[in-house]
Amino acid sequence: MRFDVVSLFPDIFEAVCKYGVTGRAHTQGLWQLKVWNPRDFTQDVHRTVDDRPYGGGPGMVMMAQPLEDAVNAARADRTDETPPVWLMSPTGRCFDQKMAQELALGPGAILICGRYEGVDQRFIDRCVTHEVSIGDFVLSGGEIPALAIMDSAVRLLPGALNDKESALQDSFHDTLTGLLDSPHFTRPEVYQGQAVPSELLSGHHANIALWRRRQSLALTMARRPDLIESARQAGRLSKSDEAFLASLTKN
Ligand code: 4HQ
Repeated sequence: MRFDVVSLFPDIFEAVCKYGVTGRAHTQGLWQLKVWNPRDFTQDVHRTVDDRPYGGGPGMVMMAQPLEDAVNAARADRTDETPPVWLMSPTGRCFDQKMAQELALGPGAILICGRYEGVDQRFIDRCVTHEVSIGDFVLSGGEIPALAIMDSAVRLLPGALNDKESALQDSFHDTLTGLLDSPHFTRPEVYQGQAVPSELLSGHHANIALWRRRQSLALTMARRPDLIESARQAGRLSKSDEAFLASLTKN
């Protein structure tokens, strides 16, 4: 898998190539990253990448030409003819785990990171295939969304996770997909007077699995009832799950 990122701040992307799961996967050659700085594609002596918005208003807008030339350089450098071009934008489709899974199955993408108030619409119309948001909040640039998207896809590549980390991906955990995870505990058994839940100390694996499932269901119902409804519609809740959820409301 290969990502090409278009950004005015290339150094930010050292993070995902050097550290943690994505850093190790990069060293293993499971994925590659190239960053293209639109400033390197400017045509004036001042290397201008932004200008004032037509119609007036605050802030600056990224010019179409340096962005388009950067995308074309990335395209020419890739072997695949038509990689998807994703613009990081709060007006885009909200990125989710399903999109991460689909991205991880494909050749990668060209990710466009805007700064300032945004990018010239004519660049979007000419070059961008998808607009993607990581949530309903305003960032100062698309770099953090691009890092989040690459992290979520790379960790799904075969071989990216070590044996311990892989436990989180196995079919056992597929029963959890779409629900919030249950709480985790490690040593000591008592911390600041707070004991680890006794169910987790029993060594009875079926009881532990049932306790965790119920914790997940209760937490998801309390914090994200929308995810309970999605799981129900997708047929991911058993009769036993439904009985437990029904018991929550009756107390
Ligand atoms: N941006 N998810 C980049 C975002 C954003 C988001 C605002 C995109 C600023 C320049 N991008 N512009 N949320 O807040 O993707």
